Amino acid sequence: MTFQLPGLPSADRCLVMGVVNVTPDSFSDGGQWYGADAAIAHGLELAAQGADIVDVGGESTRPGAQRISAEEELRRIGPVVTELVQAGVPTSIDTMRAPVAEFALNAGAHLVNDVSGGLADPDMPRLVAAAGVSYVVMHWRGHSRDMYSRAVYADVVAEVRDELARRVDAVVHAGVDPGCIVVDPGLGFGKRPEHNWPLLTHLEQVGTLAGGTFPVLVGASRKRFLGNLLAGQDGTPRPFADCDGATVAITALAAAAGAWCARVHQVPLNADAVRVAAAWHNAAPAPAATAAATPAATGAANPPLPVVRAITGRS
Ligand code: PMM
Repeated sequence: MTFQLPGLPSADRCLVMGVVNVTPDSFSDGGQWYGADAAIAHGLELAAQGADIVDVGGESTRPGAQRISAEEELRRIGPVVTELVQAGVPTSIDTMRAPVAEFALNAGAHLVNDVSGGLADPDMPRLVAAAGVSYVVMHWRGHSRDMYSRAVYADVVAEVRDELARRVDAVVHAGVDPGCIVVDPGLGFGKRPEHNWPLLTHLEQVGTLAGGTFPVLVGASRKRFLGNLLAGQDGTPRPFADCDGATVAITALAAAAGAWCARVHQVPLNADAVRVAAAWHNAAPAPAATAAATPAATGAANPPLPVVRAITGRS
């Protein structure tokens, strides 16, 4: 299924969102693009490398991070969002604060990426509704300073789906058009490595909530669970910047499983991966027994490919 969200590119493949963290302390690339000029140049570079959307954030959400003021967040993202929009780059603002999102929307941003799903700032859903823009509603249980204390699940897929469904209901109640909503399982946010993997292997279920079928965004890039997976023999986690190969593998598998967009720090190889996944998908024969099970009939975003079923064990 191809989703057409307001103001955003549409393609018959998974989209690639390139990340510009204008922060001194982000999880994976903190400090690299902290100054406005470096951040603008990096955003333009990501777009030139094939990012369909560039996501600009001014506040780190790494585990344990303390909040910064709204003024500081605005100071960081303001010139970057303004310049990228003026350069014609589809731009997303990664913020939990309505005043920051409002600035970005006035500057012409196309998407609000709210990792709190509207929980951190109750004004956010109304703002997004009034602007009529696309809105990422991520699964979130609380701020980063103590997020692991909330990482307790009996059935992570069921609980994330239930909690996401409640957030989708709430933002729709506040006036957001369901056709503008993207959902995100929030990998690493209040989740330990053992929680992230089942969410990745059940993306189709994450996007299929009581209110309908929603595009799914996956943010696995350089996250700690990949460093843990690739730890050395002495158990030392692989450094973030050396996890890009694992990120590309997740992008390919998530795209093949029907993800709408992959949020990544390194664009070129992920842009290749989504194209490989699309070609693979398009060439795969429809299984005879399920030929009649179209996305509309099944409620699935994109039916998972045979290879994904083989890898994940899902049918
Ligand atoms: N992860 C981070 C920041 N923003 N937004 C969405 N929608 N999904 C995510 O998983 C997500 C996000 C943290 O990653 P970074 O600080 O390393 O970029």
